[in-house]
Amino acid sequence: MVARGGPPRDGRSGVAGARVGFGLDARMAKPTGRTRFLGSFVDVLPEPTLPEVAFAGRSNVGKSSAINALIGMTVARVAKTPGRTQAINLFVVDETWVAADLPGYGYAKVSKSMREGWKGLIEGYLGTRPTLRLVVCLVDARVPPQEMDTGLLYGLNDARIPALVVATKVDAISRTRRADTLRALAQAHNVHPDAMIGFSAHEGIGKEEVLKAIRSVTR
Ligand SMILES: Nc1nc2c(ncn2[C@@H]2O[C@H](COP(=O)(O)OP(=O)(O)O)[C@@H](O)[C@H]2O)c(=O)[nH]1
Ligand SMILES: [Mg+2]
Repeated sequence: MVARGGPPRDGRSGVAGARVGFGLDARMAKPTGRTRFLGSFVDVLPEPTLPEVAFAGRSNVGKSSAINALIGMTVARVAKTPGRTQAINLFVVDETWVAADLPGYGYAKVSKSMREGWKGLIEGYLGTRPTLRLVVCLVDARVPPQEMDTGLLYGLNDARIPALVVATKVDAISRTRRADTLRALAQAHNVHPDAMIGFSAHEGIGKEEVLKAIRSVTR
């Protein structure tokens, strides 16, 4: 359960661990145009300045792909192996807002201590980032409702952090089943059916709706 019990509220601006790299990660796509990679952080985050939107969800749900699709360029690394993003990657978009690619949770094939580390990192970030405006919670439309996703949504609700629920990879679901699938997910996660956005990074579905929500909190 990612955010159960509420994130720490001790006023720290950093999160546990040690920072890795600072825009020098060769595996990371080079920032171009209007979005720049701010860095990959597992410890102290850069000073909060611009409004921030975080992308959270289980490992492999399509967070990085969603960020790339929304930004319109490849900035976030799309993982071939799930469970690899163990840091918070920050991107400055149009010098207007910051996109935070949070580490994916729930990847089964890692040690308990690694899972605990990720939990601390995510909760530390969510609980202490003053510029955080919205958490885009991605859930996989192809799989049944996941308890960890419900847990995150409840935790965000408790902490009064606005959340937007986005169901990813809807292109992999037949058109006839999409509406029912989204409705079932909304019900399971206790969100209003109209608030559940169907999304596909591959086909650009739902992009405008998500961007509209982001714009409304970052301008
Ligand atoms: N069918 C489909 N697959 C997707 C979509 N978005 C991402 N994926 C795939 O899901 C896997 C994980 O994507 P990634 O963005 O790295 O997920 P992350 O771990 O949450 O950042 C990759 O193999 C992607 O190609 C989508 O819109 N449709
Ligand atoms: Mg990723």
